[in-house]
Amino acid sequence: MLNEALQRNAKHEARLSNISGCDLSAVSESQRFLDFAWNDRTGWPFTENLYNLSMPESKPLVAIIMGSKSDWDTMRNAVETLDELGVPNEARVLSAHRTPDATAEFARGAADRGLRVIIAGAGGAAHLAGVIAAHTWLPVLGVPIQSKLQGLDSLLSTAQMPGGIPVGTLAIGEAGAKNAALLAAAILATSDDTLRQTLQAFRRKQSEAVLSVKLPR
Ligand code: RP5
Repeated sequence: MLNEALQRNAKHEARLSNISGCDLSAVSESQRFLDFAWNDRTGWPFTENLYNLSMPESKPLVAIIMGSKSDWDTMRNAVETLDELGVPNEARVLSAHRTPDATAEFARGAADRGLRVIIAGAGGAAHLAGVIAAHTWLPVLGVPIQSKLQGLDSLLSTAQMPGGIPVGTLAIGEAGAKNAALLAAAILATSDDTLRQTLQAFRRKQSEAVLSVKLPR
């Protein structure tokens, strides 16, 4: 059991080092012992142990921004997919129209806070992704929310950016939110071998599920 727990911790640390570029060997042996004892005693997951809480690797790498709380049912698909892949993320509501200053402030500070990809979902006259992209060099992925016009208005206003400020636009609705997360993970995976393997495993599992489908006849 001890061995198993130590192996889990080593695996977790390797993954954190990979994501953050941090050398976790800098964490003192006594801190590791404390963490191990704490985890062993409480059964907490290793992601919540003491030194992880104070280390930069737990910082979100992807932000999921949505124009309204009413977008959550769609955008939760992005959050859930990133969670499934183990990609640290944060989600919040910001509106290009209703909170323009806060939106710009978020976008300007995003890279310095350690974020590496921003996913922005909005509906109707959907300027959110474009406005965020205007204030940051980070890749911005737009998700058009299904709207009163079936999301066509959202799609066009997110995708049709004039040359110079790109927004990588995904499909309308839930599929777009899920794919935005997968694309964000793929961008991060270009410099994270562990995440690349996780993504490849996700694809394999998906293929197996399709191939094992039994039709009702
Ligand atoms: C957009 O307006 C939001 O992204 C949302 O999709 C749409 C409607 O917002 P609510 O009126 O539901 O807040 O800004």
